Amino acid sequence: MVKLDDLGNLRRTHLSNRITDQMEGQEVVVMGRVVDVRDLGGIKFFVLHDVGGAVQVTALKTKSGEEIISKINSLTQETSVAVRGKVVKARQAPRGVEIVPSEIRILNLAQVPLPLDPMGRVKANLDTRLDARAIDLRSPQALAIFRIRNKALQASRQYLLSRGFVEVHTPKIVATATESGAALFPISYFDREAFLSQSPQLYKEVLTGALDRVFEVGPIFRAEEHDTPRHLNEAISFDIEMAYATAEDVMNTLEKMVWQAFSDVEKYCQPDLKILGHSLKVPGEHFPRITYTEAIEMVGKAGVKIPWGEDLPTPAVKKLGELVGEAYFITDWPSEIKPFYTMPKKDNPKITESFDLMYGELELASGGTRVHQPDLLVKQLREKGLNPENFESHLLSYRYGLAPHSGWGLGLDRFTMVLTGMDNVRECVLFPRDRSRLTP
Ligand code: AMO
Repeated sequence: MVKLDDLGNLRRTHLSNRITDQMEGQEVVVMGRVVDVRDLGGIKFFVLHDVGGAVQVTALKTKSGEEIISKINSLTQETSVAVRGKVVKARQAPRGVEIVPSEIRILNLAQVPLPLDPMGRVKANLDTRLDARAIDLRSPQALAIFRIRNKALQASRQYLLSRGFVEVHTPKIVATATESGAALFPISYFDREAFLSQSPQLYKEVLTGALDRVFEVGPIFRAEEHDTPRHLNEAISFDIEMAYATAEDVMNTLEKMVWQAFSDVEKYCQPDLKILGHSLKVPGEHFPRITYTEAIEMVGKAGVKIPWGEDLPTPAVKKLGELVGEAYFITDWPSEIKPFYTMPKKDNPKITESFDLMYGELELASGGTRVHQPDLLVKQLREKGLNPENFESHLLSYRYGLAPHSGWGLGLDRFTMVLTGMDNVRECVLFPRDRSRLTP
């Protein structure tokens, strides 16, 4: 049995991608996972992968001590190791440099066989990969996806913070539904029934009464029985809400924030985009806007007939994506298919001051002007078959002067799909929750 070593006082000095041939002769300490172990007669080498990339570690049987050779002999793929050694120029090695080890510590020896090959040389289907997700996430592709997601999140946060928004956290254990179309997950809350939150909707609205401009990045839970490449039962929603603003104002905020995220990913994530083989096209700064009625007419002319007032089914949004382009807004949705909190248009209450942000056929965000008048809100709750009594604690704020406000919710997982070119949202979530998946 291989004896495991301690980390002791050994610490990493460099990530693999920081080691260059200009460091020839320098002693470094690298730490990471073993990928390839090879024995070429007198030479033994392995490739060490860390979060920066990879570096080759090479030992000569004649020169390196016996302990080092026997340690390399025992390495399995994915074992984590610490290596102290000298940097040596090596034309045949990736990036023209390798490390000749003076010490190897085996920190955790990986069992064989692995449940899957995170390097993707042995192909596995998505389900197998998700079953062993912690190992799958070690792949260069997964690292690239989550670095891009992180960059988009950072750019979006910075954009809002620089415009006076305050980041908030609202409860995820709630008493009522807000998104009538989406089903609720009930949970037991001591001696009562409660639900997992579908959206921070009413909380973010009432918070505009205190903080003026708020945003939240948090989970939303939807008990929808969908089984599609774009639906999850737990998703991350990037929500904003803004006082003294209209749908038009927050559409501008959304468009600018999304554009900024695209631009930053394009500027800073080229190595990751290259790993994914995705050539990201940054949309123009102004996204086209079409009304729901125009959308129906456009797809109708192209042969997809939809009665006015119905939601746009997949064939319709597919067609629209082809006709209108990549990032675009569909505005002025029928009241019938928008939630109770959506403001009806003054001149035609059948239509709302609302919008969806689309990317091709994918809905990325939706939002609008909200109803801030308590009487109208109660009326709309009733019209949607909801009991205003259940919303009493929220209505309080509306009764005491809550100002006009607008906002939106952007699906971060779907946004990551677009930025990374993935065609399944599960690729963009660390541990996805869908109808059949509750672990890992
Ligand atoms: P909506 O229900 O449209 O609006 O959700 C907002 C955005 O969240 C993402 N999303 C999902 N992503 C993956 N799987 C799901 N099941 C899922 N459901 C939603 C989508 C969607 O566009 N309260 C409003 C927002 C607002 O008006 O501020 C709301 O929740 O990208």
